[in-house]
Amino acid sequence: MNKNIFRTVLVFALVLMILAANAIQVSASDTAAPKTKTPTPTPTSTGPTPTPGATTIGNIIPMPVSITSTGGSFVLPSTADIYVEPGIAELTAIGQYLANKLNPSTGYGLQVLTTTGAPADGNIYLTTVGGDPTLGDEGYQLTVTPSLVSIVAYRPTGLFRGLQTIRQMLPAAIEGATLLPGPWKMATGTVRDYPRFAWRGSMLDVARHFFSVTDVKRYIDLMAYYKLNVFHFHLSDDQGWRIMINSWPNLATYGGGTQVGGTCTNCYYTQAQYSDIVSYAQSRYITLVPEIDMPGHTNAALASYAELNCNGVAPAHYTGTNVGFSSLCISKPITYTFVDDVIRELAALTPGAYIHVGGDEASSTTPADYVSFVSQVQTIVQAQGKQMIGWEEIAQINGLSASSVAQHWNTTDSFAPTAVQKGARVLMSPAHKAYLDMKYYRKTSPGQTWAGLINTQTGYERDPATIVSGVSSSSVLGVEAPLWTETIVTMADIEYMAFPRLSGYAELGWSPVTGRNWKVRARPSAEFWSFFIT
Ligand code: TNX
Repeated sequence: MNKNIFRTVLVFALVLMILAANAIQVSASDTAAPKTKTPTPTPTSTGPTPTPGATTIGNIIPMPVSITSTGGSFVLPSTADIYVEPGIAELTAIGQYLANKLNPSTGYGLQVLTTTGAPADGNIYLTTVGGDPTLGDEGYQLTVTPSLVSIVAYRPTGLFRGLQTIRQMLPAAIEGATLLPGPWKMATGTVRDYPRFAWRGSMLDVARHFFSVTDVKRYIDLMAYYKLNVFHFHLSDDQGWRIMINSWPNLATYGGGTQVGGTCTNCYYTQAQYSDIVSYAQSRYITLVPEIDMPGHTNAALASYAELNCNGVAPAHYTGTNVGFSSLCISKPITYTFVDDVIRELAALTPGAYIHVGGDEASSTTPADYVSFVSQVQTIVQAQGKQMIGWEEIAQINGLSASSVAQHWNTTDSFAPTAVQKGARVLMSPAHKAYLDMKYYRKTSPGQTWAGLINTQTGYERDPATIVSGVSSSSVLGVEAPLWTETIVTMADIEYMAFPRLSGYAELGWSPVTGRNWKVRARPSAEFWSFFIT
């Protein structure tokens, strides 16, 4: 080949590589350099060796439990519709969710129709009839033949998880908001799948910086795509109080007037907005867990009501980023009236089983006061019919209930074993592995470094079931990735810090340990390479 032509082709290929890397949302700086161009199937894949050029099922995050590729393909026809069982509104809503994802890019106008039994060829079928209970509430079996795509699940939740797999098996352009050319092709075969852990979450801190309802919903949508199922909503901290509590309105109207760096106008959610977010999450089979952080991290509340302070004097608003300086007044009865009112109003708006009460970094509260306070808070939470979850320090209380959950976050010493000794379970969020506000690399901006640098590989290479000695896998409820927002200001910041790391954490929560190999999972897919080869 002539040298100039060769060089032009090389430059062209490099440009295409950069574009493709962006398209799959993997930050270029974080992509593992491919050592070979031979795609390696996931170790759990079985079935006949596909003929060259034929498609195989792959590239699904989180990695499914088992994949059997049959080497053929299904092409979504323009006449396709989505069929569900008749008379079940929940299934129609799930079908409509999928239709809403597929219609903008295909332009096919897929409708949700009902059927008893499999529909005609060329359609998508979502059913709970014949669902396998051994796959659990979130499990599903997806079967793709050249003529039909069907998901069978024991529960509607499983259908919802399974349709994320359909989205990922279609070309990435299916997610486009405008009309795009097909063909909309899927590899044939079967995916049998269910999660490893019951709790697969992410936390968003809307107290340090406030985010709109629209931003929060987008974050929930991104979580849903990776089969995450718990949205932990950090609603209060020193810098702001973000939820209207009718019996203590100044919390929102005054305490919601600031964020890190300065003032913030009306930076709180009304109860109607909160409920809207709760049901948005619910429609994506995501449980919302609200957090009111106490007794520390409470400057916004203390500034809103003087009587919550031991000296009866309200402090000024706080817009810095220090931690550990504020505390509710442990000895005052009004403190418990306040906690009771807040938890009662929040519990009434929250269908999920858990209320998160914070409990971290209470360094300006004495150890004895801390234990006394959290014990009373546990009683208040349970009186509302809810279970308490708190950062791992809560494990120090004597009467920790077996129904309470301690969220492990410390990088070294941990209260997680203490919680387990008391019969409680643990949620795994070790800061040096799971914190989405830690920088990927030294030069990453925004982000923090106190728990270390966490590139995608570092965050991925861990087993939540064995990471803390003294905590066995049966005591691990699941995994969660917190996104603290001292340095995170925009939705673009959120997405940059969350992805691709959060997709890896979703895999830690969902996929079996076998096959969860970074070198294999981070390698570009066969589809990626076929982009250059064909
Ligand atoms: C520690 S981890 C905190 C948060 C900060 C975060 C910043 C934990 C329970 N508390 O208050 O926002 O570090 O990374």
